[in-house]
Amino acid sequence: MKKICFLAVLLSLFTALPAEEYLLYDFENYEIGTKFNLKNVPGRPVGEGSYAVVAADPTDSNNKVLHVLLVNSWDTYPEYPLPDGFTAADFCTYQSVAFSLYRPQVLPKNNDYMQTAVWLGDKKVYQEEHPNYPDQGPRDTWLEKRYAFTPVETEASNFLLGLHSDNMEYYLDNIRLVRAEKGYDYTDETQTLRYYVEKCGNGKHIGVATPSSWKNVIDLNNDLHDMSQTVFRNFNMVVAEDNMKFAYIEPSQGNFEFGYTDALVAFAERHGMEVRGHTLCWHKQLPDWVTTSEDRNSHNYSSDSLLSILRNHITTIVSRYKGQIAEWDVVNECLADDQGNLRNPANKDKYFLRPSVWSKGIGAKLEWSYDNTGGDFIDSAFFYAHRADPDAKLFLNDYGVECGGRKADAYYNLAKHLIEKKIPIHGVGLQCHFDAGVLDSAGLVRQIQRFQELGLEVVITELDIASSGKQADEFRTIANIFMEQENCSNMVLWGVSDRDSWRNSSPLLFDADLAAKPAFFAVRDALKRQYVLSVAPVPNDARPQSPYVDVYNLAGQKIASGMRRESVNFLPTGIYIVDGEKVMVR
Ligand code: 9MR
Repeated sequence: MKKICFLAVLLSLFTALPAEEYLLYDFENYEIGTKFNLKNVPGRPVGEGSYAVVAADPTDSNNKVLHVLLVNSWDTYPEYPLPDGFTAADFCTYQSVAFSLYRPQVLPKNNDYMQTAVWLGDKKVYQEEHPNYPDQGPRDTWLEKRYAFTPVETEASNFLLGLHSDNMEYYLDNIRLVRAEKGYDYTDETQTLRYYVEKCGNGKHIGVATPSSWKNVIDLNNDLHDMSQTVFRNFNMVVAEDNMKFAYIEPSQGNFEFGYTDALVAFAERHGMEVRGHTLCWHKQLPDWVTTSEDRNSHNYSSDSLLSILRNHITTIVSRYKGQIAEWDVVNECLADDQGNLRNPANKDKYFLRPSVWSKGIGAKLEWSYDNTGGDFIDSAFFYAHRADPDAKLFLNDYGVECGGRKADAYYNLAKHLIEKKIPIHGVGLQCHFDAGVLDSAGLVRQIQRFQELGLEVVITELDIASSGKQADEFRTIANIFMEQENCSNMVLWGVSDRDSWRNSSPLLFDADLAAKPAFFAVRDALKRQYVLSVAPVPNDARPQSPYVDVYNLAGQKIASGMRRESVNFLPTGIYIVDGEKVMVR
């Protein structure tokens, strides 16, 4: 018995579970007076008189801390070696840096610039990005700080951590890494995805498909539910992954099941989100009473009967949610995968529809063939939806049309054809279910811009990317394209957690425990980047300029003196007088 206990203790020593916290520096093993290097990130000289030195805690002489004094040292931070055997990759398995901060009451000039930053070697993993510098809280007292950082790939053997400032005095202690349960704290809005999209003020939405009811993983009526919180805190648009499809919403003729959609719409309203409707007319997930075959009109309905089924279906649903569902995938995946010889000049404006109950069953000219460029079910579906809610935006949606190729051309031809026929279409969806390594970003941009020339919006409607070493980068690339392309109005992830995805390639932003994956941080970085870029730069003046300026508001009141010139960009939105000239901060 004793032996077993001893073995268990021994085992637990060697197979210790990853610590929740990893202490990097508490300075207790250092002599008072030990100097730490100060590093200027752009490599400028560190101002004379600056130091970082181990000292006694100003509030407790038994405790050792790091005392930092900066003189004319913008961009300068203390530098700390990583502990022996602890790599930058180990560092990145944690999600947050935490430390204790103390700022004394008596301050040198400009001591108000206090933007915390963390670097691993020469890669920035965290910097407070507020339009104005954040209030760090009271002075003359120790405060606990904790920041979620973005993992990077680097072989650095040191890290920098400190407060971005020109002249500043502060004390640091207990620098540690924390493995947050989810990798980020969704109760802090600045760590979420939607925060940065909304801050950009460009009306774009980042969305997500909510899991189908039978997966039993989301309770749309419970805002405390972890999955619900992950959704409404990170996203400002939702779409039902399955429950609004024909088979589930009208399982028998004329009998509608609105429970899930009602809950989704209420959920979205409670949290200031928009809803995409998916989907009104598709060849899949149809109830048996419509057809038992995906590519045939198995009940041999007349075209009039099918049109009436479609009309009743679309009119009932779209009218019920008039004003509540912002946009609809009206016709889904209507193109054939094989677009035949579209490059033949005779076919250059054509598109070929796939066989379905709709394309085969509606309208005499719609007997499917490669020559058929018509599609009365498409026109009709758009008209029914438009009549039911003239303010809703109406979309085609398809896959395999994202980055060029025959089907992408066919998609363009179809959209153009609908516009020429004055069908009420507002945009096209690019589904973006990508395998690893297939993303052609230039092709995606070209396709988005081609639709802009037609006056159409583009929504990335069903984004997921099979996992690989490049998954995070591929997500970052797409998120950048989404933010940069003016007509790319929304970007929707096809699911929340890898566990519930329709694919088994871990293609989403959150793992099975709803913890954020590197892909999440990559997307968040891209959104944040746009937000930072959207803050207008101060116009460049040819005259030699002092790095410090006084800033006045339009009423002539001085609101800051001796502020770093570049810091003006981070003032709240408005017009200021700097050097006697008006400067707009957006
Ligand atoms: O994610 C959906 C999955 O739960 C369904 O079983 C499947 C049925 O075909 O549909 C999935 O969603 C599809 C979407 O509605 C349209 N584009 C392709 C999506 C992935 O198959």
